[in-house]
Amino acid sequence: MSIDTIYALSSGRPPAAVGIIRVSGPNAHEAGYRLAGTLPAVRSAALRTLRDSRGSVLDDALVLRFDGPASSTGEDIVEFQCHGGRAVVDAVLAALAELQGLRLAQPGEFTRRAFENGRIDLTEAEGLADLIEAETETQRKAALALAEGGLRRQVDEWQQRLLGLSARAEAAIDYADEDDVGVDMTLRGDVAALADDLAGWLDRPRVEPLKDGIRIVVAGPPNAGKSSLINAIAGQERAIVTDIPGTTRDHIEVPLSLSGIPILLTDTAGLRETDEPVERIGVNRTRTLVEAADVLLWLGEPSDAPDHPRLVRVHPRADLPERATAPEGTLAVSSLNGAGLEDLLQCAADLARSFVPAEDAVALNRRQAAHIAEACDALRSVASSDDVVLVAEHLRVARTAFDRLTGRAGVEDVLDALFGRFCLGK
Ligand SMILES: Nc1nc2c(ncn2[C@@H]2O[C@H](COP(=O)(O)OP(=O)(O)O)[C@@H](O)[C@H]2O)c(=O)[nH]1
Ligand SMILES: [Mg+2]
Repeated sequence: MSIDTIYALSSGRPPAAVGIIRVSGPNAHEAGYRLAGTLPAVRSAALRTLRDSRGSVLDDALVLRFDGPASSTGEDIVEFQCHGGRAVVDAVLAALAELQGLRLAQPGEFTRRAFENGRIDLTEAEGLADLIEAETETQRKAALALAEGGLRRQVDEWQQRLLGLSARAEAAIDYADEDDVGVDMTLRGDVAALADDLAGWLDRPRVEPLKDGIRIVVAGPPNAGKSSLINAIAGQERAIVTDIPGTTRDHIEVPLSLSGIPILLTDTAGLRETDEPVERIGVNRTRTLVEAADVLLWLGEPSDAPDHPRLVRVHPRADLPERATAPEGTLAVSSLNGAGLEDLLQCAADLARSFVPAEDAVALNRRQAAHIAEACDALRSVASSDDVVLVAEHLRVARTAFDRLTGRAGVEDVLDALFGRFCLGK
């Protein structure tokens, strides 16, 4: 089967200062010759005049050359860095389209080739997708740690240990007497130690809260000042503020970044008993939101606060003379003059941070965690297996789970979804 050579504009939408057009595949160098006349030495750049097949000048461009398999896709690559005007980019793309064996790449196809040629594993490809989508500093750092092989290296190490354990189990099968196929205790101990390592990784904060945002819910009785507090924090008139109790019937979410942590600040309907049907729906929804809150800011009486593991008792409207003394254990704030807001945000950010992976740490996504959990379960089953043949089988199941994790096996279904997340030219 012959492999297409693919090309695409890899930089942003024109017009821009520079337009980067990448060509990858068996005919990439040939395409480079056709447009640029000669190519620079491998892994270097040179200025060339680009011409179409009729010899008309298209642009002066910097041309880069990489030879497979030591390239980002594992294939021969030529990259044109031309002027980023719309007509220039269109003309170079049109000249490439005329060449035999070349076609426009699909979104994510360069990265997919890198994966299929073993240049990156599936976890690194996931990291790249996250990196492109990253909007906050914490997202960027977590994505980079993954894209740079932080998880791949760890899985390699686990796989090595697992292979060693499998070899010991297989040897025990080979040398076992007919009636003595017991499992030696050091093997069991080493399997348990590996399972503990996996469990430790599973306990760490996951990447999803970094993407979806950590939910900080503001709750309290009607007229406590919840909507005003959200407005003061968001610095804009988002929630409707009135002095008629019960105005905020549905919840309002304000996404914001607190110390680089993505937050969904959620306003709620006041919690009170009510017979008014629409308001009651809001109140019920509030109870659900309070339960689902990662961090809860409670603006009511401190003693009325719902049970919550990460609760901040807030004393709102502290600028009013009759509310000048804040009860013990509360943070006094005024949405009117901004007093106490800094401290409140700091406190909320500190609580939110427990959901966020440590700086530069690799955080597992749901898919990765599921495969690590599979491997961990298989290893845990070893403890209760008396037959070494069964032990060897559990170890094999764990190896398969790691192969799925890195994309070495059984992942066809996730590939389309993953590479579909990339933009054209990546
Ligand atoms: N003086 C003062 N009034 C406030 C403050 N925050 C809210 N209010 C007033 O309290 C009333 C209820 O506020 P609102 O934010 O709608 O309360 P919610 O029902 O809990 O959302 C409004 O009249 C606000 O103007 C504050 O920090 N200081
Ligand atoms: Mg309100």
